[in-house]
This record gives sequence, C-alpha cells and structure tokens, in this order.
Amino acid sequence: MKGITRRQFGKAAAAAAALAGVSLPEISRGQQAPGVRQFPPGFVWGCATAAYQIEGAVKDDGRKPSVWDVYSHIPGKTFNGDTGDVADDSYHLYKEDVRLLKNLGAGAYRMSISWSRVFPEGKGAPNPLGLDHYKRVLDELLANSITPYVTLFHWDLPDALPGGWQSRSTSMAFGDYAGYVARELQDRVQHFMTTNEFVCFTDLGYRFAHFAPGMSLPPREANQVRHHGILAHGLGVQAIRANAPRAQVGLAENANVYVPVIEDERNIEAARRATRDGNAPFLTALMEGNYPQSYLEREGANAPHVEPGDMKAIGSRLDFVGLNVYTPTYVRADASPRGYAIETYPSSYPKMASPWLYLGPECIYWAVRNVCDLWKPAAIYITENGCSADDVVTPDGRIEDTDRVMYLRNHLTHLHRATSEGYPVKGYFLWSLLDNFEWLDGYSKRFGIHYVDFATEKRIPKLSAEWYCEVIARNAVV
Ligand code: PNW
Repeated sequence: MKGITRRQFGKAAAAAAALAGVSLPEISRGQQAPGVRQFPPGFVWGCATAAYQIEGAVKDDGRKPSVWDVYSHIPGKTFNGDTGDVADDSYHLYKEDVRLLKNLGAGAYRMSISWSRVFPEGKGAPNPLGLDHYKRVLDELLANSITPYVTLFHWDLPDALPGGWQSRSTSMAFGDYAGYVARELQDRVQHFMTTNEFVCFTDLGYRFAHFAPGMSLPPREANQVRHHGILAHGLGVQAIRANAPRAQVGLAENANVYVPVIEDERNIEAARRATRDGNAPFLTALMEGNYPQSYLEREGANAPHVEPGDMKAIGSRLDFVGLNVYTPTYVRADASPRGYAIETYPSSYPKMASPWLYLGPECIYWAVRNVCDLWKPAAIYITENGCSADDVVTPDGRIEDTDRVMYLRNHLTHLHRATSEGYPVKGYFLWSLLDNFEWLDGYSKRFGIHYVDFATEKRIPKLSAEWYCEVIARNAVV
C-alpha cells in the first residue's frame, strides 16, 4: 500500500469493485469491517456485582450480620464511616438493575448470594425468605434473557460462625451452604462460582488487619486460614456437583498477574514461573491438587496442617477458571534460584483513581496466557475487570468518563489478542454494573458504568455504559 493512504485505498477498491459489477458489503452497527477486533461468536458479555456492595436491606427477611456488617460499623475502619446498610438498595431496586443490564444488551450477569440471608447463623436451619429473594432476582434476569453467573461467597461471612475462617468447621459449613443453594437454584442457574478472591478474605482479613474481620494472626495461623479458604472451595465444588449435576462450576480468583517486562523467551518463562510461585497457596494449589514444594519449604514449620482428603477436594476438576483482572506485576528473568525478579513501580507510573490500580492493560492477556500455558483449564472467564475513576456529573447530567473508557478499551484490545491466539476465553464481566460500596473506600471510589446518586438511588448511565453497549452489539472492541 505504498504511497497511498488507507482511505484512498478503500475508495480505489470500492471503485474497482463497482466497475467489476460487485457491491461491497455495507458496514453498519452489528457488522464488521475486516481487521476489526472481533470476539468469537457466542462470546459472553456481562457485568459483575457482589451482594454486600449493592443490596442494602441488611435486616430484611431474616438476614443476620456478616463480618462486613460488623467491621464497617467499627468507627474508623471505612472511609467516612460508610457501611453497606443501604448501598444501592438493589435488594428493592433489582428490577431497575436488570433493566440497566437489558439496556446494555448484556447476555449475562455475575452476582453473589449473601450466605447470611440463606443461613443467618451460617449453618443450621435455612431461612427460606432469603433464598426467595434470589429466586425473584433470577426470574427477572431469565425473563430478560440474561444468564446468571452466581458467586456463592464474596467475603460476607456470617458473623455467627465460631472462629470464622480460623475454624475448619467453616469450610464444612460452606460446603453445606453451597450444596443447598445449588440444589435449590439448579433450575435457574447453570454457572456457579464458589469463592471470590482468596487473598482478600484470608490474608487481608486475618493477617494484615485490612479487611474484615481485621485480625493480625502470626504466619502459621494465617496459613491455616488460607487452607480453610481453599478447602471451602473444594468442598463447595464437590457439594455443587453432588446437588446440581448439570451445573458448570468454577471460581473467581484474583491471581497475581505477572507480565514479562520484555516479551522474549526468558522473560516469558520468568512470568510463568512467577505465576506458579506467586499464587502457590491459592490458584496453584487448586490447579495442581497440591501445595508446590517451594511453598511448603518456604513456610517450613508455618506450613498449613492438611488432613487426608483435603488436597483431593481442593484439586477438584473445574469447568472454568474465572479471573478477576485489574493490574499487572512486571517481572524479568534473573539468575536467582527462583529465576525471576519483580519490578517495582516508578513513582510516575500511571494509576486509576484507586491507589493500587496501576494501569497496564496487557495484564489481561498475560493473566489468560500464563494460567492456560501452565494448567490448560477447560475454559476461562474474565469474572471482573474495570476501574475506579473520579466521575463528575456535568450540569446537564452526563458523566463523561473517558478515562474509564480508555482503561476498558485497552484491556479489551489485549483480551482480544488472547482469543485470537486461541486461548479458551468464553466471556467477560465488567466490574461493575453500578457504583457501589467499595469496601474500605466506602462510596468514595466509583467503579460503575452507571453512576449512582447515593442520596436518591438514581442511576445514570455513564459514557462507559454507552461504549460498552456498542462493544456488546458489535461483539468487538470499539
Ligand atoms: C475486587 N487489589 O477486589 C473485588 O472482587 C470487588 O469486590 C471490588 O469492589 C473490586 O475488585 C474493586 O476493588 C479487589 O488491591 C480489591 O489489587 C483489591 C485489589 C484487587 C481486587
């Protein structure tokens, strides 16, 4: 195409085609020009949320407190003392939220179930009113042809469970809860995720006193908490399979994403090693049905106590692996025994509105590639991807979140690289459908593609919602 521009070339081609008596296809919404970053047919586009972040209604229909109710009410724990007491009031406004999904053209919705609505004490007698709520939400989704993907545990552990995740009996209780919900909802739900992000409800809650319940346990106890977390997942998979034999089972995990600083053989290999090593207590243990030897050696006397049968449950076959992807960790090969070194971020490295959210859109490609190259899962979903932004409502009521669109567009571009190279990515869930309770940041950090005025609960689609609608309609990066 030397010496002529792409536009001139297009014109010339059209003229040539007209002369030859053939007409070129017209490109309109829903159709593709050649070279457009098109996703595979049937690719699932959705949005994600979690119960405690959107529902509110914390005392309705027999719900009892979770550790996050308790924690968010402790003065000084969250920004501005914010709690999930009301949040988006989606418990009552769920029909409106399903309408938002419908308007986007979304084919799927990832939502979580509040364990303490279904078993207010965590175990014992179920509360049928709790599950009835979810049956109504699911029916509304199905009536609108939106496929539900249900997470069973997104950090809101029933507060009444003695010892929380320090106790092995909590893993058992999770198995019972998962089996019960799967049995009751199997006519409405075909995709279950056991847990969301092990590190956030184990290490951040029990070792670093960051998230609920806010403890600082020594390493041995903290490693045992991790073990109970992954054991709960394993028992959950077994219970779902036993009670809902047709269901697809997976999880949503924020595995550390290692990106080779330079894309060459040595650094790619370093990223792969780092992926296995850096996720050793969680995803690696699940995928291999064992803790890697290097993890056990590193932890020494602090290594978790494992009972017979635990690792078999933990290694249960999965129908899909869900990855929550936000931010990269850059690695390079080096001569150390482990074979890699982690890069630190220079102070000028760009971030989105949350201080941990370093911008590196190629992380979504490497998240998929590292996991697939190491463990060859049957299918991958991106169960979360999105960003916080300092959204402003213009005087005429619009939110022009061009920074969020930039973030999302770039991530999808790199996700497209993964699908075009044949990695089995089946779907993408944008975090989040709407602004919500962002844990310690309360309502100060907005991740939604719909703006929520928390005083009135009014939802307003942002520019990013308009953009995502177009992505979904064309099944392509736009
Ligand atoms: C995820 N990090 O959490 C959670 O699944 C959501 O509930 C949450 O609202 C969303 O991401 C945005 O924060 C994360 O520090 C929390 O890297 C922290 C990190 C990553 C994910």
